[in-house]
Formats: sequence, structure tokens, C-alpha cells
Amino acid sequence: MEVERVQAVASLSMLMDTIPSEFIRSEHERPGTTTFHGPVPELPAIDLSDQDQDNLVRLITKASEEFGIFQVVNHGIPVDIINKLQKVGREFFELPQEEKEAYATPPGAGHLEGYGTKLQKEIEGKKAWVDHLFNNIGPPSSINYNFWPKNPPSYRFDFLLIDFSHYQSQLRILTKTLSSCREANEEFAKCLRGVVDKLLMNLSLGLGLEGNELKEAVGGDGLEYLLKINHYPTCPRPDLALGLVAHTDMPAITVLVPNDVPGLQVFKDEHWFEAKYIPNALIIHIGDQIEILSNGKYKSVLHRTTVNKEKVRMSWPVFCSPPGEQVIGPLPQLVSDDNPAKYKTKKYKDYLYCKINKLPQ
Ligand SMILES: O=C(O)CCC(=O)C(=O)O
Ligand SMILES: [Fe+2]
Repeated sequence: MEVERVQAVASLSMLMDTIPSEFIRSEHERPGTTTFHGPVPELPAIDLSDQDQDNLVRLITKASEEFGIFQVVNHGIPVDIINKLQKVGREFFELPQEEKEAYATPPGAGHLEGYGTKLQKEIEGKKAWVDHLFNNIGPPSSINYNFWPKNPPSYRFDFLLIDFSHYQSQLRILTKTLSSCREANEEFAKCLRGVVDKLLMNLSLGLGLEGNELKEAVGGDGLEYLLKINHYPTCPRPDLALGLVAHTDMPAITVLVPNDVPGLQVFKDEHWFEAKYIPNALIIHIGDQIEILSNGKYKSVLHRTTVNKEKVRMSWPVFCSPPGEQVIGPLPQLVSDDNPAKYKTKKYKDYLYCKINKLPQ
């Protein structure tokens, strides 16, 4: 069965200046009427290079309790590595449709990796205005390069058109660009591990635990990194459609690189408000597993995304998940007669199964 990609729907919709009814949200979900425009709280922006450890723990703890989401600046990932990650992702979605389909997630694959469009029906039967590409980027044993895009073939045309006298330098450039997706993802993954370790350490200290305890609880070095690229095409009715419907992220923590087109919204104090774009910042979401392990002290953030009439929005979240067999539940050190366990203790894969199939946990 051929899947209709949102990128194709969007091209037609832009021409007709209207969107198909399955993308039109009901009144209570429409961003045009449900986005709060009053004085909005700003997501905390935390300087991750702060040498005052106690201050860093305090800021991260407060943000994770009150918002479940915050931005980090001075995180140590070089700008050019982030730019490269974004460039190869943009180039992938600019490829002709047939070429993108070569990376499509096979039906019934039993995993998320590859190019795709959400097929699962939402509760209200509506569709999300987004296509995606998923790639495991760590640990090394989880990586399958078959799902990593090779480069746009336009490079090959450039190669054929070159003047022979430039042959050698062009050949060097070609070789470099052919490996650039792999290189970009791998360089990013390498830097990301340091950021995630630092966040988990501070979150652990904020719970009154040793610095390494939370990381161990989510699987230690077995923590899995799944990169998703969200591609939200332009939409003639951004007031009626949603990029992603309201949800919390299932994993432990999500580290997200946005492009400069705003659209991430956070639900707080009964309002949907927009996250401000801060150049070069990373957006950190507390996921369900950290909420469970902390017995509810840290909040898994409810969020959604909106789309734009003029500009393509893209984002690069990395979902950091415990391995499927990891047992997750409120950490025994945090549970007492006064603070009984608020969540079950079971394997991560069982939490995942219930969430995907919309079953009670
Ligand atoms: O695009 C964004 O800013 C958020 C993406 C997101 O929430 C997700 O992919 O789970
Ligand atoms: Fe999300």
C-alpha cells in the first residue's frame, strides 16, 4: 500500500489554498484559537557551562519540576557539528520522492527506523502535518547504516560537470560529501553523549542521589539514542492543523535541535504557549521514564507542534531510551510511607507497548 506523504499533500494544498479535512483539527485542538497570547512564561534557559555545581543542580531541578522542559546554552556541542547535522537532514527531505522512498520503513518492520509518515490513527482520527526520518545513532550495536541517507545525487551531476583541471580537488569534495551524513550523525552523537551524561548527573543529584544513580537506572551505557528528523512542510492553514498532537515523550530524556522556525508549544497552567527560539540552544524534554523513576518529582512535559505558512519547520529530537529489558519504576530510595510509589515497576518495553497501543499503564 502506498503511503501518502505530508510533503506531497502540502504541495497540492499550497496550490489550492486549503487542506484536506483529515488535517483540520476540532475546535479544542486548533492552534489558531487555543494558543495563549497573553504574558507567557519563558522556558528556563540554563548555562550548562556553569562551574557552580550546586547552582546548576538547583536550576535543572527547578526547571524539571516546574516545566519538564528547558533550553541549555553553552552545552559544548560545536555550532558547525549542529549545522552539519541540519544540513544533511534538510538535503534528505529535498531529495525527489522516489529517492526518499528507498529509505521508507518497511511495513510491519517492528522498528521505527527509516523514512515515514505516522500511520497510526490519533484518538480523534486526525492526521499530523509532518513526515519523519528515524535513525538509531547509538550505542554502536544498534546502528543500521542501511537506513542512513546517502547523499543527494545532485553531487554526482556536479561531478560530471566539473572541469578536468579541478578533478582532484572536486574528487576530494565528492568523497567528503558522500560520507557527510554518516559523519554528521556520528560527530553529533559523540558530543551528545557528554551532554546527556551531564544532564542525568545533575538530575540525579537533584533527587538527593549519587551522581551516577539515575544514569544506571536508565540502562547506563546501554542507553539507546534514536534520532528523529521532523519535517513540517508549509501549510496554507496553520491555524487549523497541528504538526504533532499533544503528547509526552516516552523515553527518559529528549534532546532537541530546532531550526529557526518557531512551533514547539508547551502546556502549562492550562495554557498552550510557544517556546522561544534561542540560536544554538538545545531543548531538553523530561520524558515519561524520568518522571516514573523520580516518582513524579520531575514532570514529563506535555507538548505539541504547530506549522507555518511560509517556512518549512524542522527539528532533530534525539530520544534517549532505556533498553527494552530495563526494569523501570520509582527508585526505592525515593519511596517511603509518606511518599508511596505513584507508578508501577515493569520493563521499559512493557511501558512502551501500553503507550503505543493506548492501553492503561
Ligand atoms: O518539533 C518539535 O519541536 C517537537 C518534536 C516532538 O515533540 C517529537 O518529535 O516528539
Ligand atoms: Fe515530543
